[in-house]
Amino acid sequence: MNHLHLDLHGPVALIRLSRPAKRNALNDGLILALQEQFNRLPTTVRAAVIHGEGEHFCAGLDLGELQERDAGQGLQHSRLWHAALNGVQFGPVPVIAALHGAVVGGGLELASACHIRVADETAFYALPEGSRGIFVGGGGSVRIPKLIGVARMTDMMLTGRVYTAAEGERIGLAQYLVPAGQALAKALELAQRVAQNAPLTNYALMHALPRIAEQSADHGLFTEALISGIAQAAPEAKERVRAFLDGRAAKVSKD
Ligand code: 1HE
Repeated sequence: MNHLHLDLHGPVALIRLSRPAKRNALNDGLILALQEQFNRLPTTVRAAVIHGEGEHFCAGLDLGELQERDAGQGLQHSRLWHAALNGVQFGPVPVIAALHGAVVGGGLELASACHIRVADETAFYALPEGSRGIFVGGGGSVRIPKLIGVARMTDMMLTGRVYTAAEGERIGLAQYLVPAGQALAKALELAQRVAQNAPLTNYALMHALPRIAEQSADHGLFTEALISGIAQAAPEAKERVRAFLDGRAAKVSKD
């Protein structure tokens, strides 16, 4: 049974978690399919959107598959998630998560591997691992504190705290908050916009920013200069700057 679907909307790949009867819980098959999908996106794709079918984005790890693993298998399972979600964060194109309903456990780990999160008012966020006697294993301990800080993540895991959609936007879990039912439309609109950028600039943003954030200021500035030099030398960059100077490109506008 294929629980992952791909539709192309011009340069935007729309990827749907399609296991609504299990609230899009991520079993090994779905994680492997996600990894495979990002490995072989068509070369025409310039941005991607991930969303979930049904009432929820994703209920996290498929708890039904958890019971029988020993420690070594648990470690390998976590590494499988790391490889798959690294493929989302450090893949070929920017990824926008369209969130609604439950964004919990591994679902929040998946969302936090994306570059932009758009949530509708039905979204809620939790890390129930703490109360299930387990730990995050999909990169959440690395990525989620970068969004909301170690203290908030610790609270979520210790107390089972659930953040509402509005709170999630306030603390940095999502960058956009939209009315119920509109997350996918907004995510697609943003993805179409992102897809118009020079591909090299998008690539530089996705791959350089998180790495620079982990470098010393001196190394970060040097990496920035390297990427900046490469990006501005591309013929497409020269044409885009020329277009602005000639009055053919959009101004920055607050409307
Ligand atoms: C599942 C899962 C799942 C639902 N694994 N089967 N994640 C959690 O601890 C979250 C667990 N799920 C929930 O709290 C709720 O299901 C939801 C809030 C997400 C949705 O509630 P609701 O009322 O819409 O659905 P439901 O009736 O609870 O679930 C419908 C079915 O989906 C039901 O199965 P059924 O056969 O009885 O119909 C549920 O058992 C099933 N289901 N969630 C397996 N997660 C890399 S490490 C990551 C570690 C984690 O992610 S831990 C957190 C796991």
